[in-house]
Amino acid sequence: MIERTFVMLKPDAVQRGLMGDIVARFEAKGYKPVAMKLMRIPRELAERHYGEHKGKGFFNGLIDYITSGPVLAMVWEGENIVADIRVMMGKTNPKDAMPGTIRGDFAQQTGRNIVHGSDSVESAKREIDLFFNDYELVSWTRSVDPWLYE
Ligand code: IDP
Ligand code: MG
Repeated sequence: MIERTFVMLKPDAVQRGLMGDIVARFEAKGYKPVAMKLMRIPRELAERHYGEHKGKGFFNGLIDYITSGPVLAMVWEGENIVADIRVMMGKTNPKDAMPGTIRGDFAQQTGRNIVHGSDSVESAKREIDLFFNDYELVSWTRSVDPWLYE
């Protein structure tokens, strides 16, 4: 099933110059970019995005972190992409993330784990709607698609 997911490179990924490395992994996998924008997240949007964590001990620190600098907000499309990009990202705590995953290769602490990816198709829809307008989501045909999907 072809799905869309919301991926965000967090402020540490942008500050550390890792955007290109991470985007290159998604491109090499054959995922199709649907939307991308560099943005500073307003606090109110950050609190809505991470609403499920409100009240937890790390919530305020998380909102400070995610609003501390620009992020790269993106939508990517591909087969089973919601679950599979979570595998490419690795575990939430980079100490548990396998080498070869984004967090396993580029991060050390949960509070600086450089990337967000939607955890379900429903979350993906909600998060895409939060961050992008319809006209920012680009549906396009790629000539290489028959070499990715039989
Ligand atoms: P996920 O990003 O892998 O889905 P969640 O449990 O949904 O992980 O947590 C959302 C984000 O909140 C994490 O990616 C991380 O940035 C932050 N976070 C979660 N737990 C902690 C913690 O114990 N300390 C600091 N930050 C945390
Ligand atoms: Mg989560």
